Amino acid sequence: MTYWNKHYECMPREELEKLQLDRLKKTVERVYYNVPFYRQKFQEVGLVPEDIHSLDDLKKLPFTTKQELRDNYPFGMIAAPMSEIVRLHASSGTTGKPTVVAYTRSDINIWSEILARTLTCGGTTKNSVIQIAYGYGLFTGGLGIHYGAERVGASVIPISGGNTQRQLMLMEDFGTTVLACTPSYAIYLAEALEKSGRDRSKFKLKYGIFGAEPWSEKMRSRIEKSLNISAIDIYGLSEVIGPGVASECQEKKGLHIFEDHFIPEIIDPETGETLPMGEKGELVFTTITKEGFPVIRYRTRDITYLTKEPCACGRTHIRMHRVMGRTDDMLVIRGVNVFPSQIESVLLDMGETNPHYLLIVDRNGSLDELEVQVEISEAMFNDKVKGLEGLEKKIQSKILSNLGISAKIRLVEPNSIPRSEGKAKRVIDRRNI
Ligand code: DLL
Repeated sequence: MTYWNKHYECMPREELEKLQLDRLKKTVERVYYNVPFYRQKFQEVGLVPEDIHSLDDLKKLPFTTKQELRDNYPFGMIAAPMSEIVRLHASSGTTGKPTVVAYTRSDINIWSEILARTLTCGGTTKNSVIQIAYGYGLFTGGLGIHYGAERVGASVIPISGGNTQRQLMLMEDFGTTVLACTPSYAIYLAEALEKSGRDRSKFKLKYGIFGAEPWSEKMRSRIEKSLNISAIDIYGLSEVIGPGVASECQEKKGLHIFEDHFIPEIIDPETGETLPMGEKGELVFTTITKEGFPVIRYRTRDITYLTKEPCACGRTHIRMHRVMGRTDDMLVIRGVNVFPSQIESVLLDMGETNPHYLLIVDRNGSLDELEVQVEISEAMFNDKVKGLEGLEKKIQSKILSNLGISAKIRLVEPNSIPRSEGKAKRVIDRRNI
């Protein structure tokens, strides 16, 4: 078993929890004295840093939301003097101003450390050649993983996203062994490789480090098969640090959260109540080592559950199940809760379509309508219309029986759904327009 930092990754839980409490106290103190927003919120509930005596006291602290980060745009949440800030990133909001996050030198150091752990989990070593096809820039994916890969000592190809033909050329010529990108871009690269007529045996690709968007087990099998690699799921968000918050190990049974830096909780998104271990709900994080942009009980809107069960890899850190959806991704269609990932699972389970789909929600009078556009394979496309009609009906009835919603299915030509070089867009909701 290979670890990057066995001392922390396999720390006995009792020792780990002592460390967490110590770090939590320091973080609460830091935000209380440096960020007026937090001080005011703590005062509203009559709380001072000295009130934190146990990890359970975390529950007394108020939540922080994305909206509050926006309200404090651009630098209102920064807990260090600007002279100490060495990097700024931002997540692009769908509307209006982005959310800004800031890092001190120590934060960059921690970030590199947890990404070194992540990459090691995924099979990267100093002998690897890693092609980083996550976007470089304000997005945390590219640069975050870059620093981790350099720390591991791998040879880094900082190619960023896009330019698919060039990606394939370098992958072959430079002997890339590890590919880091979004799962949807990995599928796109696999398709492009297939079409390019390049000799697959000349490629040295072995591992994939995929995340930044939801994907399913079925999608993993597709990618692993088509690229002939082992693919691991990595999770993170800019507000907490970026990639490197959690990573699967070779067991691929949930993502270890690097708990010596982040404390996870699961809450009921409606009531805010903390849920017991194993129950599904919204994931909340408190950072306990960050200086520039610490967050207290940040509501991620991601839905998952946690487990403390020991993992065969020997790491002691809590695991989260792969993200099952987002509270704000959940479509409520005629009263039925639908997550895009559930539809993806149905489609990929059947195995008769390409893994490219788009959900279009519209309102006809007062009635919500869901249309599922899904690409058929080249072979199917040349088939008789009758076969296609049968497939539409089959998908429709599978979605109805699995999700309880009747959807209109539209099979579309191969390559007609736009491919993404970063995060895929799976839903168009026309009801608000
Ligand atoms: O996506 C950071 C990242 C970069 C993670 C590269 C992994 C790899 P944001 O742009 O702030 O940061 O988006 C964060 O993306 O709240 C989840 O909803 C989603 N997300 C990230 N990783 C996964 C994953 C980066 N493995 C938001 N599975 C998060 C499902 C994920 N969703």
